[in-house]
Amino acid sequence: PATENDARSGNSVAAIRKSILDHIHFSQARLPVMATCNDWYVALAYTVRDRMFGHWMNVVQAIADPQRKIVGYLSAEFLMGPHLGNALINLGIHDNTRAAVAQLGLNLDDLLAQEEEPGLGNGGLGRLAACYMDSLATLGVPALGYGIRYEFGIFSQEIRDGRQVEKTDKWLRLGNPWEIHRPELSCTVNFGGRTEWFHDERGRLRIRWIPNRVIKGVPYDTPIPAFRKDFIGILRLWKSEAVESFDFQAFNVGDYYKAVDEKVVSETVSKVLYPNDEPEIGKTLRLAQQYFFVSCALQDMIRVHLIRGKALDTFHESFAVQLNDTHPAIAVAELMRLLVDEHDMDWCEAWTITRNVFSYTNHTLLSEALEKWPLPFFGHLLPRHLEIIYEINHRFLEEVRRHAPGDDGLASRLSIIDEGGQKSIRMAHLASVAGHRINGVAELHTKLLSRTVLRDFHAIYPDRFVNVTNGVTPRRWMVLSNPKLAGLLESAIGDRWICRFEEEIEKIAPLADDPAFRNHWREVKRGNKADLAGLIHERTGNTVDPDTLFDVQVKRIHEYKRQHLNVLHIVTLYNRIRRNPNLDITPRTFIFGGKAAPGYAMAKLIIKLINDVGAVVNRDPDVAGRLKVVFFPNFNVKNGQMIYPAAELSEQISTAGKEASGTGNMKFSMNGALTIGTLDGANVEIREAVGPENFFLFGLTVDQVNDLWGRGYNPRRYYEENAQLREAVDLLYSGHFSPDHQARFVPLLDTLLNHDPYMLLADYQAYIDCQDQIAAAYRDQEHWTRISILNVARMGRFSSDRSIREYCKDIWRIRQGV
Ligand code: 26Y
Repeated sequence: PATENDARSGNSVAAIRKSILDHIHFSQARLPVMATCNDWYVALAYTVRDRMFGHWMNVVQAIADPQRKIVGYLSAEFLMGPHLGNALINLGIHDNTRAAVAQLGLNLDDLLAQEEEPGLGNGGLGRLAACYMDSLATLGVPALGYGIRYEFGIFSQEIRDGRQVEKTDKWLRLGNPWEIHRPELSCTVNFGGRTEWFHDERGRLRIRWIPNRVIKGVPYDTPIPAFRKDFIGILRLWKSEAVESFDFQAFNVGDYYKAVDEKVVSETVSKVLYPNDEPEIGKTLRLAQQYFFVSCALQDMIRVHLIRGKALDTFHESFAVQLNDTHPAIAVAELMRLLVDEHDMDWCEAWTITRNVFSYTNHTLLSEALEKWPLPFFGHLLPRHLEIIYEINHRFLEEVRRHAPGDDGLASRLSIIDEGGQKSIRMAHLASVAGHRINGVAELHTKLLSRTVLRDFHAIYPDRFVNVTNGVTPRRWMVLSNPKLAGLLESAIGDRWICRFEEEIEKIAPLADDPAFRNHWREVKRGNKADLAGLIHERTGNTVDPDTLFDVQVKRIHEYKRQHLNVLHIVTLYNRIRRNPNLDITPRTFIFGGKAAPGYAMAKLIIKLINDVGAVVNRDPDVAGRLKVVFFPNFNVKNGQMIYPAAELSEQISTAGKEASGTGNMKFSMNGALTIGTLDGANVEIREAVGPENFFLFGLTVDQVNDLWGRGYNPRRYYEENAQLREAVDLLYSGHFSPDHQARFVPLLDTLLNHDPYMLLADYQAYIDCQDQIAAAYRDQEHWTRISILNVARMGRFSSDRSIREYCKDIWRIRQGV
C-alpha cells in the first residue's frame, strides 16, 4: 500500500531508508559520505519519531475529550533507558529498520550504541515510573508523566583502583532527538518572599503571595510508544529558565551582571539529579526542584482541564494524580493554593477536589528515610504553602479529635507538623491526609506500612490503604533485552504473551517437561552468557567462562541490600578451596553492579571490598578459574538489558522488612534466573507464584528479625560460635585482600561485629547452606532448566500491565482503554 512507502510515516524498508536519508539531508544538513555515526543515529531517531506523531494525535484527542480521565503521574525521577531500541520494538519496525540501515551500509547495533540513555533517576523508583509509562500507553490510558528535565542525570560510574569515581552525566551533549520543546506551554513559578492580606475588587479579604524570585518552567515532551497500538504516553519534563521580564528590570537599571546571575540561578533548579536514594534533611535546592516541577505540572493540568471547556469544580473528573513517593507531595498545598488563591475557590470545595485528585505511593519503611522539611527553612522558600499546610493540619486534627476525643497523643502522632525537637513538616503525613488512596508496593510492604510508619493513619482511615504490587514491562525487559528468549517463546506459544502476560505466559509451563525445549532454553541462556562475557571483557578486562554459574547481584549499593553478605559467601568458598585445592566445587562467576551515593562512605567501601576480593580470588592459582568475581561498572538501564538475560542466579538478599518491593527480582526471574532470596518485599509473592520448590529461600523473617532485636542481638556471638564465619571475617581483617592497606575494611568489619544493623551475621549460615544447595542443584542441568522455565511461566502477575490495571481500578477509577 502507498502509505507503507510514504517516507514520512511508512514502515516498509524502502520508506524507512528514504526517511533516514531525508533526515540526513533536511535535519542534519550532511552529505551521507560525511555523516558521523551520531548523525545516522539522529537521522534514524527522527525517522522513528516521525512514526509516532500519528499516534500522538490520538492521544491529543483523548486528552481533549472531557469524557476521558487522564493520569498525571508526578515523579521526581523517570529512569527511561534508551528510547531507540524500545521504540523499534513497540512500533513493530525493528526488522525493517535493521534491513534499511543495512542497505545504507550501516549496522543497527552501532546506531543503538550511540544513544546516551536519559538516566533521570536513581534506581527502582525512577525505573518503576518508566515501566508504568510503558504500560499506561500500551493499555491505552491517556497519561502525562510529569518530572524534571535534569541537565545532568545520575552520575556515570567509573571504577579506578577498585573504587567508584563519579563523572557528570552529560546526556544532552549531542542533543536529544526524542524531545519536543514546547516554549509556548511555559509556566512561571514563584519562590520566597512573604504573604499579605488585601481586599479584592469585590471587597473581600484575601491573601496574596509576594515572592522574591520568579522562574520559568519550559516543558519538553517525549512520546512513549505503546506496544503495537496507535497510542503513546507523554513524558513532559520541565527545564527551569530565567524569566525575561526580570532581566529587563535589571537592564533598565544597568545591572547587566545581576541579570546574568539571575539566569544562572534560575537554571540551577533543573541542573542536576540528586544522586541519593535516601533523603538527607534540609537541601534547599531539592525542595525548590520538587516545588518547581509540581507547580508546573498542576498549572499544566488546570490548563488542559479548562481547554476541555469545563469549570474547575470538576477538575477531579479530568485528572487522577499519583504522587510517586513524597517527593511531589507539595502538590497537595500547591493545588489548594491554585484553587483558593488564584482561582478564588472556597476552601472546602477546593479540599474536596484535592482529596479526589491525589493518591500516594509509599516506597520505603525506613522511618529515617521519610522526607521531612524543617519549618523555618520551608517557610522561607514557600511562605504561602506553609500557611496552607497549617490550615490543612488544623482542620485535619479537629477531625482526629472528633474521632478520638481526648487522645492528644494520637493527634500529635498524626500531625503533619512534627513538634518534637526541630519542628518539621512530615511529607508522608501531608500526602496521607490528602490522598484518597495510600498504597505500598508489595503485599508485605503494604502490611508493614499500615502496622508501622503509617499505623495511626491506618487506624483512622483503614479504607484508604491498598496494595499494588510493583511490576515491570515485558516489552523492554524481555522482548527488547532478550530477543533470543522472546524468539523461543514466540515459536512455542506465539506472541500474545507480550501484551497479555498474565494470561499467556503460563502456557510454556508444560514445555518444562519437553527435553528438546529445555535444550533450546539452555542454548538461549548460554548465548546470552557468552554475549555478556564479551562485554565484561571489554569493560573490565576480566575473562569469564560462560560455562560457569552466573551469580548476579545488580542494584544500588546499600548496607540493607547486603552486597557484603554475598562477599562473605565468596570468601567462604575461597577459604574452602585454600584448605583443599582439589575440592570439587560448582564453578561460579559472581557479577556485581550498582552505584553508591557519592556521600555514602560505607557503600563505597563495599565497592572497594568487592573489587579487592575479586583481584585476589581471580588471580589465585589455587582457585584455577573456578571462582571469578567481577564488578561491572556503571550499572544502568542499558547495561541491565545485557545483564538480566545472562543471569542464572538472582541475589535478592536484603534483611527482611527493609526492601519495599524490589523490581530487579522480577526482571531476573522473567529472564529465567532462579532466585536466592529472603522473605522481603515482592520476593514473598514471587516465591508464592513460582512455587516454593522453585525458589531458594533463606534467612530470618520480619517477625524473627524484630524478635531478635527485642531479645538483644549480639552479632559477635555468631562470629565466635561459627568457625567458617570467623575464618572469613578474620581473613578480611588480616589484610589478605588489601595488602596495600591492611586496615582498609576495619570500619565495615567492626560494624558487623559490634552492631550489624542489617543482621548479616545472623543470616550468614542460612545463606551459606542455601548457596550450597544451589551449587548442588546446578549440577543437574535438566532439573535446573525445568525450574528456570517454570520461573518464567509463572511470572504473569509481575507485568506492570497488571499493576497499572490495579491502579486504574482501585485508585484512579478509570475504566476506558484498559
Ligand atoms: C529524597 C530523595 C533523596 C530520594 C530519591 C530517590 C529518596 C528515595 C529515592 C528512591 C527510592 C527507591 O528507589 N525506592 C525503591 O523503589 C522501588 C520501586 O517501588 C522498590 O522496588 C524498592 O524496594 C525501593 O527501595
